[in-house]
Amino acid sequence: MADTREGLFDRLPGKSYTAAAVSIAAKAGEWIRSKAGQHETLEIKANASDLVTEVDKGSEAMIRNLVKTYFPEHGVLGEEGLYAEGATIGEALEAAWAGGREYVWIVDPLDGTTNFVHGFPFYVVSLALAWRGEVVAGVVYDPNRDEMFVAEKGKGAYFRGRRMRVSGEGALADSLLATGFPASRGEMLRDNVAGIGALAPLVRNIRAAGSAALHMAYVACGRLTGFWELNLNPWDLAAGALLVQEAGGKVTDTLGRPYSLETRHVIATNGSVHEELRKVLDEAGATGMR
Ligand code: 2AM
Ligand code: CA
Repeated sequence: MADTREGLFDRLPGKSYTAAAVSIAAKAGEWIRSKAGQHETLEIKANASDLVTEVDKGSEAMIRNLVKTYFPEHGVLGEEGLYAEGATIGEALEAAWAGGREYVWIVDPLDGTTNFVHGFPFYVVSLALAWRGEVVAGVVYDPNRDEMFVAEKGKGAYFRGRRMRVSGEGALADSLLATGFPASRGEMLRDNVAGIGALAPLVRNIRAAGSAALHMAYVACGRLTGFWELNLNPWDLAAGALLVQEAGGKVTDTLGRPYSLETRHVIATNGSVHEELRKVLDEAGATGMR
């Protein structure tokens, strides 16, 4: 179990939701890791880059059960829920809020499925809690390194029992960035590659390790200066966005508008390089907006 849990919650008021999120993410993450290299079913969704296994589904079922046990009145929006059955994200979100619910959990039960399938140890459980449409708690758990990243709205972001802070680089030239390649093969991939082409000569280096949620957590704790990716879904970003914001960083879409649950094309940085990064993407025609 992660050492991060101890001592943290004495310092965070409103601790029960965040403590529950940590506990649920730890349980699901440990289970996922125990299944590494042993998944039995591999379904291809839209194309060979868009995968799901029984471990994604089992993790979501476990998380839904735990949420229901702790908070029977809360809704859940999960990647493997209604959306996986063909609903749009709007429909799935509406169903999650239905009946006048005030709280909805936004769940990616396994972010980085391609990595999980290939045995590349960079995947996480991402859990966020939204209150009336605004993310108020977020947890990203990496079971391979036993690292728990935790944030609570207005109370800060915590890692290993301490406040976490974004990095201090002031310019793109000193920055380590990350991005992610979209699963789709059309305009989004073209824009993503254009962004890499424009940024690569300007930055220290670029990584693309395959989990949006973990990249966001790495921006929050200062291991990355910034991250951008196109065409993401709410469960990829909700927890990570709060982590970055509460760690002193900035999260917007690629046009510079503040992060919301509708954001699909994201830029998350330490704040200092945000505008420089956004401008390069814009000038390269790489915002994913058209
Ligand atoms: P996943 O592993 O949960 O599917 C990699 O670039 C990032 O994109 C991962 O966080 C991955 O999440 C996400 N991703 C993969 N396929 C996607 C899709 N079809 N739509 C949106 N995001 C996707
Ligand atoms: Ca997933």
